[in-house]
Amino acid sequence: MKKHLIMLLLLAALLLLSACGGSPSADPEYTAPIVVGFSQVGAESDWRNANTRSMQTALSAANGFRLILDDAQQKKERQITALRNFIHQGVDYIVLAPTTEDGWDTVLYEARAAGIPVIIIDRMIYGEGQIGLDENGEPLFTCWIGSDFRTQGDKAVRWMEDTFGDEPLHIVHLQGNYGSSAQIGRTASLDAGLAANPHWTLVARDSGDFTQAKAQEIIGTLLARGVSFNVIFAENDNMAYGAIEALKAAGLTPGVDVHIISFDANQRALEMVLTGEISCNVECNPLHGPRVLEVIMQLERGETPPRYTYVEEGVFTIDGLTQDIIDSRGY
Ligand code: GYE
Repeated sequence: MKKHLIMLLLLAALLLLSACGGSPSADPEYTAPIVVGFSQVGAESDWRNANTRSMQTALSAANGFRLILDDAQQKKERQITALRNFIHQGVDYIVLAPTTEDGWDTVLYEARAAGIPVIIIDRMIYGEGQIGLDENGEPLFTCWIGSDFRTQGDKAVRWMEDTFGDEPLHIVHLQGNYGSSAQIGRTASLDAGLAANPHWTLVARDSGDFTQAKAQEIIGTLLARGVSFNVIFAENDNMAYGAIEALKAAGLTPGVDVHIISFDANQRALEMVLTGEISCNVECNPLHGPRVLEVIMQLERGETPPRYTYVEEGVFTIDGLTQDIIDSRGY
């Protein structure tokens, strides 16, 4: 027994010595990587994949990072578990791309108690203009970087008003996953458009969860039931792709029989704007990696990054769009 204990102690001492000897910290050139835990919504769309790639490229080993990526498959519970794991591992920073706006307080308290800054990207938490504050009025997250989804939706509605004037519109609304800022903002805009334009009718509204497959199913089912409509307001490009497939399968021509309005402006969707299949595509920029990198660098220097950073975004229609413009975009 005693012999075993001595052996174990010797082994432990040896391991410790070799760990020290071989440790990178012995190398004066070496600085430990900054460890970032990134809880990503999922891989539901081209936007999301471009966003993940952007984060991986910016927070790369070459840039001095160790990025721990967790794909939550669009489940908030999985994100909360991921955040707890990051806290447990003692990461230096947490980046959260939240599925929905609500339900983050407890885990944010836990991150703060552990002294880990939390950077929120893409969708908001707490809703438009509301900051989650603790009982002392202190914010529960460090900063947020993303899009103004209500403004995006308003741009789409303005385009519809300008383009169709008094023409009666029969609209099918494909929504993103309920409770996400992208869904809430874009839906609020269409609701305002419906209220302001009595000649617009909402024919059907359903959530396609931002996915091509669900959207294709929704539009296919409506067409099979003989429902007629002339506009699809798709809250992202992938749902527009699904809608286009379903329209084509039913012998309809997107852009002629049915106009499609979409969000994100991925390269694949912009190609469809060029061919006339998508009529209006509102930009939603996913390239947050360099923005997060900048914020982390500011925090490392002891500076205070802005609480909210909104990304500038445009609108694409066939007017003025060229292949060169599409090719030069980063996603
Ligand atoms: O529009 C959609 C994605 O939150 C901005 O989520 C994001 C949205 C984006 O899946 O394609």
